Amino acid sequence: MLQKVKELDIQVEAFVPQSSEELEQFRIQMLGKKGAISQLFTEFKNVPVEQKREFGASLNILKTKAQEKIAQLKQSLEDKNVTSHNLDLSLPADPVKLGSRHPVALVHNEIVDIFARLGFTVFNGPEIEDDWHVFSALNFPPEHPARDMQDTFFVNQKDEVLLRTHTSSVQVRAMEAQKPPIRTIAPGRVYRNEAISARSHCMFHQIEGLYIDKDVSFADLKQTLLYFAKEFFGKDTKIRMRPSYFPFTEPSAEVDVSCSLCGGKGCNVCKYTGYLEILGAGMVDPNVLKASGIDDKIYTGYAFGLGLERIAMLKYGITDIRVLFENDVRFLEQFKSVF
Ligand code: 2NL
Repeated sequence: MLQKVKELDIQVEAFVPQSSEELEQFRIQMLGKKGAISQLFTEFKNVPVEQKREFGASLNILKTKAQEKIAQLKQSLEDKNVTSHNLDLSLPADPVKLGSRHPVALVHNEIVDIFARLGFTVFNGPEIEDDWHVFSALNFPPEHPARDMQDTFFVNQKDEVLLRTHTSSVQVRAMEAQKPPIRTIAPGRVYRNEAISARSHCMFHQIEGLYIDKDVSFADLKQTLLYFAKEFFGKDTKIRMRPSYFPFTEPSAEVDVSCSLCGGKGCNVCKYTGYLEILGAGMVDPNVLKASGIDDKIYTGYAFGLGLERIAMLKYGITDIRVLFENDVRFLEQFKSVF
């Protein structure tokens, strides 16, 4: 009899069901009314008195073991068989932990979106550039200070390989690659050999716009920038232009927008002037058109450029540019947006 208990114990131990039907059969075979284990309980009365103790104990252990094993197998088969009867499709999904976009990416996307509505398409170019695309084609004279080591990072000075200092180089490539009408925006990272402080960094982002066609005028530039300012800063925004100088535009202007914080009344953000300087712009210098193979007798164009970090800092009230490059998640996770 004890031998029989041992045999059944081995069977229980070794049993691996392929399906829940097979498991149920096994349960009936072992623990059913006429099952092998139950049978041994009926035979208990025939066991000699002196063996009753040992036999009873081992039989009870076998029964518990079989019950536990069967329950456990049943559970694991159910876990594997997630079917329509135990799956509630109306339950909300597990929450997905969303990331957030970088504030510079947010303003980048918003600005690209606004100019896309005016027919501008994004044009990309390399960050490692040559002298031609960064300086010469843009009407920088040979001795211009921007060409100096102190202002520009050179990868290889002998061969004039350098990191672009503005995305105008991309616009030069756009003009070389296309015939007018050309209407592109060039967003991207630029590099300047400057000391890092709360206000400036040696790496930052710009977006430039360029429109070249017959009869493009300064009035077109003004209206385009006014539309942009209203879309980005709000419909009551005003702009003003002040004369300025860039080697690649003539005439050139600095463009201010009325302060979005105080609405032009004066506050500490606009330093009580009512205006914020956000853009540089002008009519493309004929020398620049010629350098890129565009006939300056037929075509005119306007161009403008803005710094994304400055716009992001104004928009989000950031007072130190360096936090934009530290990638501290406690800072970054504050920016949730649809863009
Ligand atoms: C600024 C000023 C500016 C341009 C960029 C440009 C490009 C070509 C020809 C002429 Cl290919 N001009 N770009 C023009 C005026 C200003 O940027 O303050 N940027 C942050």
